[in-house]
Amino acid sequence: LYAADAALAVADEASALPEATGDARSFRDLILAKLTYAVGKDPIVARDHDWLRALSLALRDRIVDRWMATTRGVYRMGGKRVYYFSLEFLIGRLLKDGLNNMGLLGTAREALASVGVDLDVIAELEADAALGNGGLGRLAACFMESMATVGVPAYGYGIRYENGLFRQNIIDGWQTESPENWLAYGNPWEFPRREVAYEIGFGGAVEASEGWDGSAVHAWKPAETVLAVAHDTPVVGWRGLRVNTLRLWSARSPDPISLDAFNAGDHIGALTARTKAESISRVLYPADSTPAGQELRLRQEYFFTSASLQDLVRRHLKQHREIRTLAQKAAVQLNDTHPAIAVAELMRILIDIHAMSWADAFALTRDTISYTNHTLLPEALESWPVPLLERLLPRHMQIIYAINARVLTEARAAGATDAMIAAVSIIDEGHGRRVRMGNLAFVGSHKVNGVSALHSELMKETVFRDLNTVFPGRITNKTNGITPRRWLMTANPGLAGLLRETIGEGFLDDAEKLVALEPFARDPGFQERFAAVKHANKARLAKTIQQTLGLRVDPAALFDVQVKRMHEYKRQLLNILETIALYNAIRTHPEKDWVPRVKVFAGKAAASYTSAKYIIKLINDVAKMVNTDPAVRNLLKVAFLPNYNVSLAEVIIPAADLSEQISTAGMEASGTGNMKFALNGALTIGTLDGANVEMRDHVGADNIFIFGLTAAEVEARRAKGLNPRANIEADPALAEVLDAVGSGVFSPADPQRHRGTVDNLTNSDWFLVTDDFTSYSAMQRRIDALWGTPAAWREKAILNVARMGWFSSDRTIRDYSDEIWGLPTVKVG
Ligand code: 73E
Repeated sequence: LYAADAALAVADEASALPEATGDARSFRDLILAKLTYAVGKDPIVARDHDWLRALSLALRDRIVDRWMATTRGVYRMGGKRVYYFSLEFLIGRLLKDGLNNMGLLGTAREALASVGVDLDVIAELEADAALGNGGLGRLAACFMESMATVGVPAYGYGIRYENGLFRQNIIDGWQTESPENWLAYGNPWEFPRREVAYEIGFGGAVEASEGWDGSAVHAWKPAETVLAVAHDTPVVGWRGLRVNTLRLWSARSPDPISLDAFNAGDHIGALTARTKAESISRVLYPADSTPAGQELRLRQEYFFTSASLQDLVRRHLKQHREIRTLAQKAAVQLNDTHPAIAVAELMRILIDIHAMSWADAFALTRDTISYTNHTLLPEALESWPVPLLERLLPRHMQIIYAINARVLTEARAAGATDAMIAAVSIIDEGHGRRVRMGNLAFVGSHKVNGVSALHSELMKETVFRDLNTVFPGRITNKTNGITPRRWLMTANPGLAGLLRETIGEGFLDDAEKLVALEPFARDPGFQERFAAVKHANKARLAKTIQQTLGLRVDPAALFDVQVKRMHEYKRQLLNILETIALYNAIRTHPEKDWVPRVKVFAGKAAASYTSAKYIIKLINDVAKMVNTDPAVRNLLKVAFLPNYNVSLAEVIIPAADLSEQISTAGMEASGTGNMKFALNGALTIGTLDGANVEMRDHVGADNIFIFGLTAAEVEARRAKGLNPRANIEADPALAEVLDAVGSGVFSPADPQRHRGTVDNLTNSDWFLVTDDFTSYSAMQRRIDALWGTPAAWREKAILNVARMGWFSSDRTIRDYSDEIWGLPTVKVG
């Protein structure tokens, strides 16, 4: 009653507000009840943040009903559950996606409008949960949503970092980092479970004794213990039909303050043990596609892996009573090697705690676990020094040695040579003794997958060549995907609405039904409407660019976008060098009919990655000169948007005309941004790398701009010896660009600034920027030509949308379910 009175009071205040109807009225009442009783605010004085919290809690109530129904249903069925172990979940904001999946977006909008609140305004205030670095973390988030959608009962397991990925500030063109406090206003989506807590041990020693049958029994006596406390977030699938759980662990000291020290008056000293324990979940390691290497990182890995295994074993025993059936009821997927210690930890649990024999334990472990590899860069493969593991996890080190001995014996029996034995061994004897986490994950898994067809093939030829010989058939491919709910419906409501009107609702439940759009690709009426949606999205991005950079860009120009983590292998440098070549050409030939372009960049560099930070600076230096040069006459603008994250991606991607996916072939395992852009009607300029190869197969070679060396050609050139000087000599435009950059044309106050970047290209060029420059440049001019024929451009863009359905993560998850997890999935809708 009170809440209803409040609604009237609000309506009185602004009598011009629209009246809510039906569902919207009851949802409005729920929001008002939350505002009053959970937030403790009178609607008259409520601020935007209060409305956001009230709306989130109202939505959460609706979600929780479905959550409990799902959880109860899964328990009753007694079937298998998937456990997705990931050190990263890059989930971003949850409000709009939750409303969309619950079918409440329109209802919520109307309910809020009736009390004078704009949904879009308050949605912008939600913190962006950046518990991940880039593609690997975002993939985990897309998978969670797709598992709920296709009916795979699943738990995501990870760490509840207090500070997610750093905030990137661009100051005078340089990146600086500051902490991102995503929990500052509280987190309405999570449920702390103080009662779900596990002890995680570190250090100490292993005590061996004789068991009843004379066999050795091992007991690990850790020197240190940290508590892992669960925090649960519901994950809503499409149409709200199923809701799974993301369970993130927070570290707590079992002894919050040392009472003795506290009573003795040492208040600060009393807190140090606590601080050390809790530092485990303090911050996300900010390196992407590179190993972090520090002891704290290993502690994080073991912390969440052990807590998750203890949790799922407890759940299994509670429900099924019998540990031997674990693999029939639980599938553990390792997202890269970050949780690879799971192989040894599960063995420890089975042998030391459940008294299982070695052979049974190993068979059960292998049947339960599978591993996804995300990168081949040899320097990026995790390995830990043996002495560190011995000190931190002594029992696990013993188990790893024992696994290794058996694997090597097996390999020897199968005829492995000495070189093969060295490659297959979990212990790398080459660089000080180190534990290769990839090999550990491989031998402890029944399936090992790569994330695109090309990447999976390269896995068999490179890092896992010998393991693939000893264990043939274990490597399989599961090409990545993206959830169309977030990346089409939520991020691009304009396009989703147009598609609904044109081909009906089928594609909402099954993205592959987007093919129904093909007959409209050349339809002038449809093309106009399609272009109007793109234009509106570009106008929105133009506004963001104006607001954040004070730069005006024309939405009619070609929006050419490269957004992703800053990495040398992703070759943002190739893009900016070609931008400079275009700038030079515009100045030399002002009379030509140049296509107006806006070059958009965004992406974070790991704080310690100096050369990547110089590339950010170069882009900003070029932007400064190009954007203010009257000779360019607005034909070229360069914008580097700071602090790229999921929320910014949701604004940028729907506004792109051209998507840059230009990594050195063989180096980008898959890419997933490539898929998001194409699904939103951007054309791709890209190398034959990662999933670009399969995108070409699906959209058709005429509808994607492929250039540059293939992975095989890259390998051959590297084997033969690179020759960047010859490449530079052969392309005068490139030579001119490098001269300008190297001599300080873009950094007059500090002419030597970019000398290192240029020298590196001239002398080594490991990423083959100079090899691919000429073909990249030529392809950009072909793109200009196509832009001049809007009907032809739009036809290709529409065909991209129509043919990208296969890249839905629903398809990916069905493939994992069928071929790795042994689980049924359901049709959606
Ligand atoms: O190609 C991407 C891929 O699309 C790959 O670079 C990325 O994973 C994506 C999803 O499969 C990736 N991230 C990491 N390795 N590969 C990584 C490694 C260490 C730390 C953090 C991330």
